[in-house]
Amino acid sequence: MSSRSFQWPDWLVRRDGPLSRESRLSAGPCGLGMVPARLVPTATTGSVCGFCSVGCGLRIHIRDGEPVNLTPDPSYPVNQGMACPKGWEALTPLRAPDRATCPLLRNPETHRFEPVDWSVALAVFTSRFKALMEKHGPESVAVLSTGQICTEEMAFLGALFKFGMGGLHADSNTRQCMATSVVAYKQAFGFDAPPYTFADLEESDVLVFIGANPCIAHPILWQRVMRNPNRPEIVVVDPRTTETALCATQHLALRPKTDLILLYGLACWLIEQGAHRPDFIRAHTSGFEAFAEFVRDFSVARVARETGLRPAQIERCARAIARGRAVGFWWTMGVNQGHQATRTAEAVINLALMTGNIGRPGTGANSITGQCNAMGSRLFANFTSLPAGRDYLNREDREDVARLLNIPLHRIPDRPSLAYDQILDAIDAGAIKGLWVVGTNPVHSWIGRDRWAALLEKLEFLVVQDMYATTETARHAHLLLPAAGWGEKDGTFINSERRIGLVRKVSRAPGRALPDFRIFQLVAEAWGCAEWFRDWSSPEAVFHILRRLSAGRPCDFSGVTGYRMLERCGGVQWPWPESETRSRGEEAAMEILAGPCRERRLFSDGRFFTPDGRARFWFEAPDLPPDRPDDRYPMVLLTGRGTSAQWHTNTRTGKSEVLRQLYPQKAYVEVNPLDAARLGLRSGERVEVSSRHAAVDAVAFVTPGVQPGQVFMPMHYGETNRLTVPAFDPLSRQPAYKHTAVRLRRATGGGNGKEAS
Ligand SMILES: Nc1nc2c(c(=O)[nH]1)N[C@H]1C(S)=C(S)[C@@H](COP(=O)(O)OP(=O)(O)OC[C@H]3O[C@@H](n4cnc5c(=O)[nH]c(N)nc54)[C@H](O)[C@@H]3O)O[C@H]1N2
Ligand SMILES: Nc1nc2c(c(=O)[nH]1)N[C@H]1C(S)=C(S)[C@@H](COP(=O)(O)OP(=O)(O)OC[C@H]3O[C@@H](n4cnc5c(=O)[nH]c(N)nc54)[C@H](O)[C@@H]3O)O[C@H]1N2
Ligand code: SF4
Ligand SMILES: [Mo]
Repeated sequence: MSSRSFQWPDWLVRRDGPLSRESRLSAGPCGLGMVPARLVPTATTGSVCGFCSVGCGLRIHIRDGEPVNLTPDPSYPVNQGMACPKGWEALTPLRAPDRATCPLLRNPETHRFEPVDWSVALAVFTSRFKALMEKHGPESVAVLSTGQICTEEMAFLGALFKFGMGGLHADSNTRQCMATSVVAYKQAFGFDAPPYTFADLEESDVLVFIGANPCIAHPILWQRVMRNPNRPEIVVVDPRTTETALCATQHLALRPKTDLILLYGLACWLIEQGAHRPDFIRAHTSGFEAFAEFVRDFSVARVARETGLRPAQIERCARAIARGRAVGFWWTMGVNQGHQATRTAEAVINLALMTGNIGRPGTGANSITGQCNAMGSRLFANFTSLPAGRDYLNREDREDVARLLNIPLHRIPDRPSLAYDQILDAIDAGAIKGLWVVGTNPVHSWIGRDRWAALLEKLEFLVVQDMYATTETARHAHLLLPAAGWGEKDGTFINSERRIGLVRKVSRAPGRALPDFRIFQLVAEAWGCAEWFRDWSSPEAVFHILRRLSAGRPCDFSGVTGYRMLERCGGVQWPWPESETRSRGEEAAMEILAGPCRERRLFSDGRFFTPDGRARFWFEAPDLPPDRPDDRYPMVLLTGRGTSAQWHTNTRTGKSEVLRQLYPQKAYVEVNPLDAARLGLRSGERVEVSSRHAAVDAVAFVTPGVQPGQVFMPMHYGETNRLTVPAFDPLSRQPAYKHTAVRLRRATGGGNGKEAS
């Protein structure tokens, strides 16, 4: 595929949002064209972007040993020369003035942070955590980590905490994001295995996006859709008229959290019309009969009534699926973050299975991951499952890991960790007293974040390991460990299509900040458990340990001989077992991985990872969401991504002046014109949004993009999660961020504004 010059697509900024046209234009394409002549680089290093799970290849331009600019890599199979604004601006957050440059210890008297040496920081770390564990037991200390550090680092942290330090409770922000997909894939396919390759986006004739807004959240994937030569039917299932919905041929603006009903309704219609594939179902699945019986109740009339869609809309969508030669089903947080999220994800999988849309080009039941290394975390974080999808409860799995890591079996816990929300409950109950937060900012991002005020009071020792000392979470730490960021360390990420990509150090971390990997090595030494980690001497050494752990598992990448192979091939998708490399020889293997095997999908043989090789149908009766609108809180608050220039809690993207021009600085709430009229609200006016938890101030943005009775706030603003009310999917324990009952009131200052009803 030839390279493409960068274009500034329209949807990068809000359509008719509060952003002025001037600021749009002045932002300009913030890459190539702006390199001053004196900075013309002399060499480039390849790396993978450290924001989202698309995992675009970037070439970092180096001059005199310093990175001066970057350009998207035209030869990288994922992005083929494209990048979104965050990618273009990836170097800027490294140079932010609020980088943490040395360990900071809170003075118990003045309550202020004071700089200390690493030796002091490590001594405090070990003595405080050890004291807690000795006095209150090993379960009194927990870890919350991230999908945004390298796989080698995640694996190190998980092994260090559980096998080295003897801890048990550890979870990460992938719980907020991917837990639902993990459970759904495990139950349906027998392994957490997103089956697709991005090329599938270009090969479908029908694409169905459910609760996903790739124009904003995975912009370069959307560019791949735009290259689809089949003039595909594009169905978007989303209560909002998102940027993606605007590009769709069908937009199903269903009532929030009624996806399960719609998906069962589609299955019912397809079976009634004989549009399913009995041959495929018989040969490769189990549980279809019971499923078919179950969905008989979901007539088009019922589905229309309960979802708010018109019967004709539902039938048109079902017909498109029935007629499609290659139908790809893609889902993201609109599915994963709900009170019945796992069953909803499984309902998507059911549709793909019953229509035989899996294992062929352009098909699949495809969960798009979020963070750059969510997939690495799912496989190797060692928190809820043992490495490479092994099970803490299974003795053979524990023995395998003990043997492969050369550690005694008794150091491996025989039960999994508490889930994220249960860890917080345990802090509240006084059972967990020490917490180590790595690469996540939960005081901003957690559902019903105000809860943290009480939790922080109860924590006797909070360690935060972050690039910045200024995050909402870092500000409360007793000890801050300064971390190097993306671009300041080596390692690998695994992107959404299972591609292991190489991340390179191109810049020195400021001051005494260290790569997370190095911090974990130092902790192991200080703790006195370094003997178990003698082989964990460098990121690449750990990569070889991970290869070993993956061998014989569905995610086997033992045939990836090292970083050189990743560099040569533009990343490698798992699986790639050692036999594939050995039978061809390394050079030939690299050639084929860089050529015909650049894009590979799973299940082309119709065999799944379940014991009988068959994929399974799962279903359950739909239930209403817990925090429902009532007289006091008559509207539904939806939350999600705001612009392609904002990343989560904005600790990184907020540091780029270019990106800052691309989004509104103040928290805003999207309101339908009918509601706005009733409230006497106009765009730009202040409005109070309150839920059963909190009341916050926001700027109104009146738009027909949200339906009457619904409002939307991006998660990037601290206000949003003050409003959200904790609720969880019972199977995945992922928070249901996308359904909160709220009330709007014009902020008049006098407090007697009108309320929406
Ligand atoms: N620019 C940018 N990109 C990102 C991120 C970022 O912070 N900024 N974060 C990354 C991460 S970690 C993730 S997980 C992904 C998330 O990527 P997405 O899931 O695509 O993003 P969201 O905006 O959270 O949610 C998608 C859509 O779900 C819709 N939705 C809400 N409720 C429902 C419902 O009940 N049913 C349906 N069908 N839809 C519903 C919302 O209106 C929203 O448009 O993005 C990744 N990419
Ligand atoms: N209301 C609402 N809330 C949501 C969501 C939603 O849709 N709606 N989405 C949820 C989802 S899907 C997600 S993934 C979460 C994300 O929530 P968080 O993980 O809390 O958000 P981030 O801002 O990505 O936090 C990452 C932190 O790691 C730091 N960091 C970056 N690189 C490194 C590194 O290399 N090493 C170390 N040590 N630190 C580093 C950053 O400075 C930042 O403080 O938010 C969730 N919250
Ligand atoms: S699409 Fe994702 S991986 Fe690609 S440049 Fe943007 S943030 Fe980075
Ligand atoms: Mo996420």
